[in-house]
Amino acid sequence: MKKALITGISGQDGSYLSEYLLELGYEVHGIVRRSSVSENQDSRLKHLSGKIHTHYGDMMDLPSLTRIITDVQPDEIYNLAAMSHVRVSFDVPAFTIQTNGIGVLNLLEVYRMFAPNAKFYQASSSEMFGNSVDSDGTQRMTTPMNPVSPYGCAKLLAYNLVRHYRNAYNLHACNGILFNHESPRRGSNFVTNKVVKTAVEIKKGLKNKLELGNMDSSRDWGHSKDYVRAMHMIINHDQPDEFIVATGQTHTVRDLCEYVFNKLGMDYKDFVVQNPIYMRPEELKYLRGDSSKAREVLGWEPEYDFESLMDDMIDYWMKKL
Ligand code: G4F
Repeated sequence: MKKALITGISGQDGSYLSEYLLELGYEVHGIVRRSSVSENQDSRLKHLSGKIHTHYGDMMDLPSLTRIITDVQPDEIYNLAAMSHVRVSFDVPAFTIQTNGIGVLNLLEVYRMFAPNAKFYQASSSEMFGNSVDSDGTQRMTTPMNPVSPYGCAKLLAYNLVRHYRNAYNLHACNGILFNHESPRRGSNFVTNKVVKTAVEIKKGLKNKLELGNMDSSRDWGHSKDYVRAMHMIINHDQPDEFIVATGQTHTVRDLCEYVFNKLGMDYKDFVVQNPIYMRPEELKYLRGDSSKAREVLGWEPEYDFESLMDDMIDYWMKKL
């Protein structure tokens, strides 16, 4: 039985990845941070209780990382732990660089010293590209990386550290450059789940407006379930490497509102107002990823497109609220 260790197991991707690896017969371990509201630690993992093993730890706490990696001796390490909200990274830039950058250095050092035969996956991000776009309106492996947020800067540091550790110490360490990926388990302060949840609340008479920031930015949105499958394919490819995971379709935040409100029989223009508190000091305006390498080399294909992703989220909130 293979053993996987997932940092950030309590997040959206951590919970889907756990389910996927359990189905494949893995023993699944995960690192969780202590939270003052204990429900926040495992709200996405309750249904997996008794099936996975969780350990208290923190990316900034070397003793905890050393203890867990030494005890578990994983075959595969998935580093999904991060301060994952781009706008919040402007408010807590040092914390973001510490956790998403130096934290990865900590984990790589412990990996190199205590489990060097394991395979390592780093959750890298399309936010690393910043506003670089090729002339055909796509980001690909050769597109320059010029991040425009503390989050993106930290992710780029971690991306380069993973490449460096692979080359310097001959480790099986790889990067998945994942474009935005969503699901009903997405935090409701990210734009997709915020729009869907609030639109359903408006439909049910629980709210009367939706406050948003920049509605002109474009994102390449896929489903988290498809993207955790890609993580497993990336880490298990013969050669440790870098892969972009994306749908290749892009939509603006306005398109998103239009689709979701229409689906619920409403016009978004009647309910959406802009509030400057949701604007960012510097905005990443446009993302559309070229994932042809992952499709050709790994055989990865997404099952969801933008519409079926949104429909899944709408169904969830219609039943839940
Ligand atoms: O949903 P978002 O907050 O996601 P963002 O910033 O693109 O980051 C996500 O994707 C990255 C991959 O590229 C990940 F690395 C990262 O961890 C995270 O998962 O915002 C999407 C867009 C932005 O342009 C934002 O300005 O939506 C715009 N937006 C407009 N109004 C809003 C809002 N975003 C949020 N969160 N809340 C709003 O009210």
